[in-house]
Formats: sequence, C-alpha cells, structure tokens
Amino acid sequence: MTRRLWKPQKTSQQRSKTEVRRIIFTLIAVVSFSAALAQWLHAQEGSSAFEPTLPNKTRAPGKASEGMVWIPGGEFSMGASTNGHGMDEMPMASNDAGPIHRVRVDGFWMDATPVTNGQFEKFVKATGYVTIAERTPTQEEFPTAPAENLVAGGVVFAPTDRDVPLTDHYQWWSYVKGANWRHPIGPQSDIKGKENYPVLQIAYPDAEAYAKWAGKRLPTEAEFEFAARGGLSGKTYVWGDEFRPNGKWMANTWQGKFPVKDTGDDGYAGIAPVKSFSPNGYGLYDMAGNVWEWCADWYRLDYYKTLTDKGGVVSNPKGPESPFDPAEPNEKKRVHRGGSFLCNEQYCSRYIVGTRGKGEVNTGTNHLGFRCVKSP
Ligand SMILES: [Ca+2]
Ligand SMILES: [Cu+2]
Repeated sequence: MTRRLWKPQKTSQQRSKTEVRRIIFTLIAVVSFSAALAQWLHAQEGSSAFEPTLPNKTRAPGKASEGMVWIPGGEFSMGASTNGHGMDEMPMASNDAGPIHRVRVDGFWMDATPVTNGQFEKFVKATGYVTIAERTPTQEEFPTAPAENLVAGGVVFAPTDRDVPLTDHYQWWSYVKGANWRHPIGPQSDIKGKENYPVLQIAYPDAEAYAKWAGKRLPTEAEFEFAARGGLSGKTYVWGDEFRPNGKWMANTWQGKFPVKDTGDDGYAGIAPVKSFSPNGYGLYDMAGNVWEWCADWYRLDYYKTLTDKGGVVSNPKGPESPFDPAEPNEKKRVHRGGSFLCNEQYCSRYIVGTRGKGEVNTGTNHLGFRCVKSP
C-alpha cells in the first residue's frame, strides 16, 4: 500500500543526503537497464515488423449489453515501434512497448466509452461504495508519512506559470486534499452537468469494484490494444497513420506549450464529454485520448521481451506475475492505456497506439479513468 501522498513543494536543496543518494542509485539502475534493453531492441529490429491483423470470424454470441460493442478478437501484432531508442520513462514513447510480438485474444464485449460520472454515480448509489481517494490514509499504511499528509485526496494536474524542465513532473502534479471523483480537481470543483464525462480520480480497486458490480471486468492490456487497433494492422494511431487526416482532430490531446498552456485547438482544453471525437473501426470512443484507462495487467518494463523470448503466438496474455518499474521499484503499478487530454508531442505522445502507461494502484488522478469488458 503505497498510495501517493507526495507533496510538490520540497526543493532539491531540502532533500536529505540519503534521499539524493537513493535517487542517484535509482537513476543509475534505470539508465543502465534501459540502455541494455534499447540495445537488445535494436538488435531485434529486423524481426519486429508488424504483420496483418487476423480477426476471428465468429459472430457475437448473443446480444450486447447496453453501451457495449463486440470485439471479435483474433491474432495481431502487439506493441509500438516509435523508434524504440528513447527512454522508457517520459518524455517520449517508449522502450517498454517493444518488441512487437504476435498475440491472440478471444472475442469479448467492451464498453464503447470510458465509464462516465453518471454511470459511476449509479454504482455508488446502489452500493454505498467509498472510493480510495475519499478514504483517509492511516499512519499504519504510511509509517513514514508526516501526520499532516494523512488526508484524503487525489493527484491533480495544474499548469505551470512558466516553462519548466520536463524532467520533473512534480512541477505540474500535486496531491490535492479533497480531490475525488465528485471533485476531480479539488473541493471547489464538481461534476454538475458532467454526467457524460469520464469519471476521474479512480484507483484500481475502485475500477475493479465497479466492474464487479456491473457484471464485467477490466480489460487485459492485450484486449485493450486489440480493440484500440480497430481491425487495422500496425498503424501509428487507432484511426490510421496521419495524426490529423484532412485536418480533422481525432482525439482529445494537448496543444500548445506543455505544461504551461493547453490552447485547446482540438475543441477541448482539458477533459471532454465521451463520444466527442470519432469512434475507431470497432465503434469504440476515446481509445487514444481524453483519459488514461486502467488495464488488469501488472506493469513490467520488460514484459514484452519475456514474451518474445518464449517465442510463438501468445494466447490471451494476462500480464506478468508481479509488477516492476525500474523508475520506481517500490511502487506496485498496473498498466494504463489510451492516453489523456494531457498527452502531447513534447512530452508523452501516448496517443500512439501500442504505447503503454502505468500507475500506482491506489493513486487516482484527474486524467485517469477506466472502461470495462465482458467475456461471452
Ligand atoms: Ca484537447
Ligand atoms: Cu500523456
């Protein structure tokens, strides 16, 4: 249980020597690990090309529940080749999305949109569920946290008032007391009139609880990517290879200088109602923007490498046995997919299909939601 309670105001001068040493060691570990992986990926390049998606021919076994669409499943090439030479960490995508490997998934139903505030409200009314962001963290869970940090809340993005180095995400992320799904960016905010916006400030166990109540489950990372590709093979985006075909905005992302000002050229500075942009080939909305979405898999930087080492087509992969992110080795992270309204080409172009996000399981943010799937 290591929900994020960090505070942004600590400057580097205030950091203790041990803390600095710990950071340096982590950096060394990350850099050497990434370098080795990059080298290995480079060697694989010849064999890592995308091959055609082969959707199953089986029809949907019965009628879809409301708001869900049938995803036929099939065999496809999974991962992203965005040169593969960058760091696994932000800014750019990403070593963790390679090598490209062959995967087979069974057919399933998927929510056409992320779960909305309106839908989540029904769940809370029916069950009395209290989300993690609404619960006060205890000293038992966080023995080293100062008492004043033990307050209920969530992680919130705030634009900076000037250019900042993109290597320090504490410049634009902070833990905000009272931020939760009803108040996504803090106590002064609310969701009135936003029933059809994606629900935010959702931790993994919250998403799981909702899914269980709805008789559904969270998608595996492979299911999410198969669905996102919408029947296409090896395209850069879920709609094709051009970011703006005929000048059309295809997903809710960030325009302008990050993280200073989102100019909202795509129609939305910040979050958008679901279905504000065109669906993909399977009729799914918001698969490459608006909000990140939880997947069921643990996050491991090298997971695709372990799969490729085994060889052959991987059938219905469910992620590694345990999580490991060398950038933050003590955090238990699961995969995020889809990209958010904050994604941009300067920092994290994760609207590129096949790229991967990740997050500590008990941490909700104001750019993270989820959707559910169901097997026949
Ligand atoms: Ca936007
Ligand atoms: Cu992003």
